[in-house]
Amino acid sequence: MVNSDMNTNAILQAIQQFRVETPSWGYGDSGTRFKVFHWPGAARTLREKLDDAAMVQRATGICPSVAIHIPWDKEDDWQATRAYAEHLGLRIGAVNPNLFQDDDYRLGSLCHVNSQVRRRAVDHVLECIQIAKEVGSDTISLWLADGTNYPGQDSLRDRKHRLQETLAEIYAALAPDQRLLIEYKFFEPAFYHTDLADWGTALTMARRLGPQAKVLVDTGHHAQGTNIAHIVSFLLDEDSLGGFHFNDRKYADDDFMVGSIQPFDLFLIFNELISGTNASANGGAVPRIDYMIDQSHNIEAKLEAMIQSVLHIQIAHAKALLVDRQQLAESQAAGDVLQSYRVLRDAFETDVRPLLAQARAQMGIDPDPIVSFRATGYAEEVARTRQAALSSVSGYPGA
Ligand code: RM4
Ligand code: MN
Ligand code: MN
Repeated sequence: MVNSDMNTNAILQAIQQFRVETPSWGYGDSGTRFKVFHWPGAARTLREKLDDAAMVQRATGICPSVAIHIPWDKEDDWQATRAYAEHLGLRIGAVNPNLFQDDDYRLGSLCHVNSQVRRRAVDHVLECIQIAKEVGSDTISLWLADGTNYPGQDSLRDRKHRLQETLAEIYAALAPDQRLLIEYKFFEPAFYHTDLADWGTALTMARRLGPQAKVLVDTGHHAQGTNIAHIVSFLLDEDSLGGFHFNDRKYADDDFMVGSIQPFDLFLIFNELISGTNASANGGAVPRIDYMIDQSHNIEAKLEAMIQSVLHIQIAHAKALLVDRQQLAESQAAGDVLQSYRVLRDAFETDVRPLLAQARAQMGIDPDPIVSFRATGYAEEVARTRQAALSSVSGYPGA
């Protein structure tokens, strides 16, 4: 094992205290714009999604909260939903408004040229804030599909002003302990421009709103080659990083299992997180960051993919904990380019699976969550007991 400046107990503790939030939409059927392949046993209701999330929590021990998407997960009785989650040992995490599936939103939502459409969009987010209050969630996670497809389609500047206005109304409705996470993405479904295209636009909006607004980094929402670790480091230092949507990709917003394609990049993100969140780098305060998965598993086994993703996150996190930061600081100060690189590389190349197994054993979790999940027979059971959902032909659930 590399010579980390943390002792093994502190590393084990950090691994055990780390939490990952899973998304309700990762448990239901989803697909590409070409086809939704029904997965046998895919969850059809919020309760079934919560049942699946509880299974992931049993296997991993670090996923006690579930993000929801409104209206995909809309319920009549939120108190009953909250109680159901609690009886499974879960809680509802981030509430995600949906501002992209109404006919009204063809030209946008919060940035739309028509004030009535903007009103409708704001009202939907206000409803989500209310739902969050009822289920005991302190987080609204906002992603906009807003943008234009052709040069000249709308005034970029006016759209920015409309967004400032609508976001200000939304922000004013937050309870003092609630947070608004602003998620950016540079393309899709709009392809000429996107109103919240990158971390700079999201940060500017968050800054205008106030301290309860932070930036959410979805790892699949950047141009190829973008250095996400640098963005993470910068936002952290500006006290503006609110959370993550983890996933991986080969080409676009592929929503693959996080860490499945670019494990070194994921490690480098965690390296910045560890160096930027330690108490001494922040004058004693550790910033609140929500680590959420945002994936749709289109052809693979859904629960297993979710558990595998959590394991990938834990591996990246554990490796980053092993970085010898003192040695790194010394070689950086000496201008030793390759020794600095090797310090990171040493940690990345360490096999942390035994360490993670030890951390799990201490938590009373099976050292191999995939093996233990398979042994439960849960996937086969839900495949038997749950009928196929009325399948849509393409797109996200509800499309
Ligand atoms: C977006 C983004 C959002 C998610 C939607 C469905 O690409 O990642 O977080 O709510 O997809
Ligand atoms: Mn996302
Ligand atoms: Mn996405």
